[in-house]
Amino acid sequence: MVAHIKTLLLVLFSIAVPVRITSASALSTWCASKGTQAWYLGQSCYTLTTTSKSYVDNANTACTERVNGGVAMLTTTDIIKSVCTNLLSKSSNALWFIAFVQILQSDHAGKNDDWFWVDSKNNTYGRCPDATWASGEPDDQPPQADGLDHNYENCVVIEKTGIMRDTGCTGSFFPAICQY
Ligand SMILES: [Ca+2]
Ligand SMILES: [Ca+2]
Repeated sequence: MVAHIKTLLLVLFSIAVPVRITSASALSTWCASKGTQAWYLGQSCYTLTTTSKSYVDNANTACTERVNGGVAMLTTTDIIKSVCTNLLSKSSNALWFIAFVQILQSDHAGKNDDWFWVDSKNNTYGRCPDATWASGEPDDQPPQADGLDHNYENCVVIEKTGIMRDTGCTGSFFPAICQY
């Protein structure tokens, strides 16, 4: 009987248990391999590009190191704070595009209205009530006398403090935060 049990235990221990590599763990491993150039949070890996481009060019041509990459959506204050502390603060750059865009729902919306997070497939998500704008922003330069938004500055750059500024989507050039 004891011999049977020993045999059974041997058989059980000799069966190799396959290690299931999930895409999430592959992503976290890749993210960790980039050291201070990346930050893994909430099953996403955030990285920084180094080339200044328009938002549109960033959205179309940056963030291609892995599939399903896109300019980052920083959808909560906790995510913003973590990415600022653990990624942005380690860079010598000052401003980065994020995937926070203004899609005016009427001809004369207010400057604070109609801001959406947009993913790499152009799906829009809720507005960001937690957005912390720099003093006087969003200002939709050049300002118009009626004080309304005239569809000029519809993209956003973020500073390492988490403060945001609206800026042009095609006429201003900055690196971007990517999200994979
Ligand atoms: Ca605008
Ligand atoms: Ca502005």
